[in-house]
Amino acid sequence: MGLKNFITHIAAAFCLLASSLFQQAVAEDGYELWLRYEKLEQVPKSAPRSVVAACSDLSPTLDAALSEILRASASILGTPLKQGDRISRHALVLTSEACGATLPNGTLPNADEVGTEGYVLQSTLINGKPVTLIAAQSDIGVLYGVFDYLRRMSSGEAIADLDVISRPKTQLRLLNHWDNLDRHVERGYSGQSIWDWHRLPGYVDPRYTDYARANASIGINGTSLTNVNSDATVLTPHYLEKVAAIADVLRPYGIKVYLTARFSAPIELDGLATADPLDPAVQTWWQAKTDEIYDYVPDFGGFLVKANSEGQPGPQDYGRSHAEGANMLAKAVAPHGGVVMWRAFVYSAEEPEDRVRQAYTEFVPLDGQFAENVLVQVKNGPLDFQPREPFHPLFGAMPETPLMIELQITKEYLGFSTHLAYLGTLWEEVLAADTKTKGDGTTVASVVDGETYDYAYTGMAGVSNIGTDRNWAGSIFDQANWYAFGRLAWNPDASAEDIAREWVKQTFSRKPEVVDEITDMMMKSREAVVDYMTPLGLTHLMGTGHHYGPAPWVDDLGRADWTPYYYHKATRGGIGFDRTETGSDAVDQYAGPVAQEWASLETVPDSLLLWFHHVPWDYEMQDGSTLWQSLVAHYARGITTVAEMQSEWASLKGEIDSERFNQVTDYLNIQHEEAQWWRDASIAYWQSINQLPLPAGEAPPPHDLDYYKSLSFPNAPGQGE
Ligand code: GCW
Repeated sequence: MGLKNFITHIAAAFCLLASSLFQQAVAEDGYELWLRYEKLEQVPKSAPRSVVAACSDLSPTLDAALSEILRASASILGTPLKQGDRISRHALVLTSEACGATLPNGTLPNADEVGTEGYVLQSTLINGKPVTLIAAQSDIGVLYGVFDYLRRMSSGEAIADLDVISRPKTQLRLLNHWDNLDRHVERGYSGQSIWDWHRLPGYVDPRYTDYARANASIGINGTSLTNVNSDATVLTPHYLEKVAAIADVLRPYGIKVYLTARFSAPIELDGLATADPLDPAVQTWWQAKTDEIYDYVPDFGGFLVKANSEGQPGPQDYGRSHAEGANMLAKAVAPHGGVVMWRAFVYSAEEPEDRVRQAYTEFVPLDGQFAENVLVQVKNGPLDFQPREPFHPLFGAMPETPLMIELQITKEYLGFSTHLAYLGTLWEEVLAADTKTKGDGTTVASVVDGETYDYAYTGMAGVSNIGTDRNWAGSIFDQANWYAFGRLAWNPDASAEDIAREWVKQTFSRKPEVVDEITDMMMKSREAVVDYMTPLGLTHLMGTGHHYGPAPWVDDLGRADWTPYYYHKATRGGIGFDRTETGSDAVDQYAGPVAQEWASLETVPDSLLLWFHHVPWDYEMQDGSTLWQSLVAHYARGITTVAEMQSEWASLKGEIDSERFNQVTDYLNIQHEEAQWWRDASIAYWQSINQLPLPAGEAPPPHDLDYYKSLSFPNAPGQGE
């Protein structure tokens, strides 16, 4: 080899090395989410060769679909598909009714099959040529179909002989950002708000397009930009211009923008004397404000409202009901096709009754009184996004009022961003729960998707975990929760395990043994958190305000129902909240057979025992152990599961790029330490109350109770006001 050749070789090798190092450094920081489009080891024979839009008109949505295909194919197949203008053999053919399909009659799916957002994926012949058809009524249907197709391709699934029809089971599939205008995210553990209000609209962060792509890829079609603890300022022209700039980016991806409406806005922004919803001046103010919003954002989705809850203003300040408040706003958005999402997360400042009873007490009498375009948004459980709660008794109890379910993607109560807790299983448990309000099989999912009561509107909302962290969600595994939310909103009957598997294949690896291992970790992760934080139906034992770490001893806050003590009621004699007839009787808010099952000590599952019952420490559990033994064993089981997850993850070394591998390893270490902390602090406290020795073989907490009580975290992230 001559010197020149040698130098060229060295230079080429160096470039290769540099580029692979660069790729490692840049490509695997989690930014690409599940849209990594990892190259296939072998390009299948059935892989498409070209893509063509059989349309007379190309909308921005179809442009987005085409560019996603080009980007993905370049990555998955190694070369981008050719973009053709004629249908050739092995083409991917995109088309819709809306784009003026230029295909033979009868090729398009009809509206009965796919509705306004569904699609078909079909291996078929057009003009005698074998093609794959991605077709819908609407262009957004095509985009969803494209993402489905790409998901299959990048998961290494067969893409020959496709015959798929898919349509969403719920209409409104929204993220709810709890983002303040100063970019602080309430209960956010992944950096600041991605909404860069100060630099908008002059600077529109390209990240918003990736946000839109990610959301569209899982079927999310709406986003409420601002915190439900809301600031009226977002409704001023200065901010509406910024909102419009965001809406412009999201529109091609089928995502509508919603805002939170502060009920006292007429007073705060324009000095009205009142915000009474029955006052004509207030009604006129909201109508004008709404019209103004629609001038900026013609397809504005509507308002999300937290009223008369935790200090927020609302109609009850004027002696009016939630329905009267919601209906005033509903009337203002109705001419524009907007909706109002009115939250049922209310509990009184006077604590008149068991907090978990209050939403039901307040809302059930209002059934039938809400305007047609109001949905009442109900958290999955009656308390507050705890690691485990029974389903909310409102599901099934309001046949005349569309009820949306609100899930919390951000892990306020499940370990922030460092604990691995896959929430697919938590949500599946709730959605599959049988309310029995209209006979057996009236699942929460069937209420939410409108099947049971034929609701005019249906929807699911997820409190976002997105922030400015490069990996969006605070951790790689928290991306799975965003993903699972979207997939479940599309199909509330989907299996959490299937969703985990498809996420793993796109995010980490297609190798079956790797997929099995990671899926296994995910599937047991949430129960581990329940075990080491709040087993056996215990709840809300976390640190005051920031909700970080254990603090079951707190019993002296401004109001009783904010204290852990209120929820566990532990004394020398026993532990648990009696919600049967002899106590608050919250169990009675459930349909007969469910109430009976949970009210009886014979039939209540261990997992909800202390949610519904106060029992002595030596109460005999189903497995013959005492309650105290069982409680301590649950803590141990939670820690053991985390240790298992650690070794499963360690066994994947070499299968996962080092950047993501190391971060997950570190986070699992944190989780293990904190699981131990939860166990030790909880046991130290319970023992101070029950004076019982630890069951044989159980190690005593390494510190005394005072030590655990002394820990303080004034700067824990994500705090509220
Ligand atoms: O879970 C609680 C949170 C509050 C939140 C509230 C709500 C936005 O601790 O931070 O406020 O629920 O859902 O309104």
